[in-house]
Formats: sequence, C-alpha cells, structure tokens
Amino acid sequence: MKKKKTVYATMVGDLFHRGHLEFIRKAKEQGDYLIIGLHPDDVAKKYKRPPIVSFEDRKTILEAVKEVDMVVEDCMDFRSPAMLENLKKYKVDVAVHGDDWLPPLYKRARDEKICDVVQVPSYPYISTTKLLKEIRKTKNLRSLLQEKKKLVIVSAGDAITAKLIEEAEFDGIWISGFEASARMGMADNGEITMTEMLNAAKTVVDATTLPVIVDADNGYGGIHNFIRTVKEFEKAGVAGLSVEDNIFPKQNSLWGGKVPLLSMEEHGMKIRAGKDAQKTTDFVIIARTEALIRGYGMEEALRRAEHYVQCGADMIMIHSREESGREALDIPKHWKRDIPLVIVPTKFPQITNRQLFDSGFSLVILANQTERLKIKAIRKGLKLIKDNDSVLPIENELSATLDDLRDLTPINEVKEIEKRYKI
Ligand code: SPV
Ligand code: MG
Repeated sequence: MKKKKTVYATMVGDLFHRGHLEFIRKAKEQGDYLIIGLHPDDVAKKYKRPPIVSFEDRKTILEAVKEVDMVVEDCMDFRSPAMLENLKKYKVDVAVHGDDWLPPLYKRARDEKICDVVQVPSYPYISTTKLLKEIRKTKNLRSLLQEKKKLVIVSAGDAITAKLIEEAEFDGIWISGFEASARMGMADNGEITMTEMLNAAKTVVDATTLPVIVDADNGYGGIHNFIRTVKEFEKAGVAGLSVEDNIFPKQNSLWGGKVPLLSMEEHGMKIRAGKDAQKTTDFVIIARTEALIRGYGMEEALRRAEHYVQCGADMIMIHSREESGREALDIPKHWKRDIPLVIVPTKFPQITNRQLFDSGFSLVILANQTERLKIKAIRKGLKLIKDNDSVLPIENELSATLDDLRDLTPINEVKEIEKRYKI
C-alpha cells in the first residue's frame, strides 16, 4: 500500500474566512493527511497581533473543516512544541506556506531536509488584516464609547509611529496640529492648512487598523471651511475630529495668556454644521473649549460645553494646563451629562491615566509624547556619532535594526504583487 503523504501548514486562523479555506484546500492537494500547526494566542501576538478569537475556538473551528485531519499546537521557535519538533514528530512529508513570503523556519525545514516545502498561491481578496481594518477604523471609536470603554490614544503623523502605537496596543491615534506643524517647520499658530493635515491623516489611516482622531484646530475658518473639513476627513477614513473655540489665527493652548475666544454661538453653529455634513453615523466630533486654558473659569467652560452638546457634539474636551492636575480632575465633578469627556494631560504628566479614568474621563489623548521621544533619541544618537566619528555606538543600543525598519513597511505585500503580476 502506498504510504500516506502527510502535509503540515501553520496558521493563526483568526476570524476564519474564505482565504483560510482556500489555503487549506490548496494545502490538502499536496498530500493525503493535513495537520494544521495552530499558533497559540501568545505566539500569534509575538509575531503578528493578539488574536480576537481564542486558541480553543480557533482550534474547534479548524477541526470542523473537512480537509483538516488534525490540529496541533505550533509555537514556531518561541517554545515547545516548536514547528520543527512537530515536523519530525508527525513525520511530515511536505510543509505548505502561502507564496506571499516564506518564514525562516520553513527555509530551515527545507535546508535541514526535514521535509519538502511547497508554496501555494495566496488568496488575494481577503485577509484577517483587511477585515480588521474595515471593522475597526470608523466603527471602533463610537462602539467603544458606547460600551463605556476607557481609551488612551497616542499621537502619530507618519506610518511608522502609527504602526508602533498599534503594536503597543493603544486604542487609537491622535494627529496633533502642534506636532504636524512642528514637523513642517511651523509654529502651532494656525498656519498649517486643512489639506496638509488631511495628507498626514491619510498616511496614518492607511498604515493602521486603529481609529484615528484628527486635531482640526478651529476648523480652518468659518462654517463652510468646517463643513468641507468634516466631509474630507470622513471620506479619508478618519474616525473623528476635534474642533476648538479659538478665533483665527489660533494660538497653541499650552502657553500664552488670556486671548479672546470665538463666541459660544458661533462655535456651536460650526459644530451643528459639521454634524449635519457627516455621512455616516459613526463619525465623531469632539467639541473643545479653550475657556479654562485662557482664564475664563470653570463656569464659562461648562456653559460652553453644555451649549456644544446641544449643538450635537459627541464628546467634550475642556482643555486644562494647570500643572497640579487638580483643575483637570475637577472637571468631571461638574459634568452631569452622559456625553464622554476627553482630556489631554500634557501639563500634568504625574497624573496617571487610571486616575483620569477614575475621576470620570473617557478618552485620554497623549498629544505630543511620541514626537518628543524622537527628539531626545535623535539628539543623543547624533551626539554619540559625532563624538565617536562612527555610527557603531548607536548600532546596538539606540538604533533599531534595518529589519525593524523594513518590517514596518508593507514589504510582504510588495513581494506578493511582484509575484502576481510577473510577466
Ligand atoms: C495638539 O496636539 O495640537 C493639541 C493638544 O491641540 S495641545 O497641544 O495640548 O493643545
Ligand atoms: Mg492642536
């Protein structure tokens, strides 16, 4: 009797979809007995992202697929049972992987002649990453808020920072007017244009599955400008905007004195017009008042916030820069509405996110820390290079590897496209 040919394929199989099924079918065509090496949750998290569906559930679903004969745990080379151990233990004849790329362990299996390695065409139309992207981007923010989740979002204006924020498992991304202006060599004084912020937002939205909230300053002008702003950002896949009651030109909130604010009525009308202009119900407008920052007092801040809610604001930010943090922690005590409160704790970093949530805030925006982290690291690295006349001192300590940088680019997609469209 002819020996049965055993096939082995590794998977996460999160949010099981057609692409998984097509892969399994192609894998099965390579032999008679198909073993799926399924990555446990911690392993999947290490190399890709934490799965949404648990290991037990993913295993149960896979065992129900008729082409699958056995599902075993596969921990790659992080721990036992490792992939190469499994290949030997189950006397695997052929290991199958998609043709998008070949992980080093598969190359080792081939080089060490443990088994044959075959690559089968990837199903191009759907992937868990694509699914997540669609589900998360706009839906996430509103549904998370409705579930009364407490969220921490972090600033990014480029794809790399955005991906690092997602990797670190924060809840979303803030595109800061202050950071974006500084990156372009401008002060945060209203010079940056809507289109420049839109371009920054597009890059970030494309790079991540997290919801993205954009700092739209004072809406870049009057009612018409803000209507266009809402339309453009919503179209770009942004989850929400923040709009502040600053006159034009605006000043940064973190310094400066008592300057006039836009009238409450005018800012309220801007919010109303913005809410009417959005196409989906998921899009969120954060109404932000500078009343506390500019010394008009809590009562005025609350009066404005209340009016902005009546004009349709989905969330309220009463911005504070009082350094003990007491003023900020006081805000929720005065807030009787069920509309979530947003806070930017730049000037009171000693207050933890937990303290902010416990006091009643729903969304914490870390508005400029990533850019500040970069400045210090780059300064330090440049000094080391200069002092040593060599890049070696930064190579292991300060610098990410070339692979780190490459892996933050869509290198696998590029390879897949090159393969698919080869003449
Ligand atoms: C920004 O990040 O541009 C903000 C927040 O608007 S703050 O700088 O704290 O005012
Ligand atoms: Mg700003």
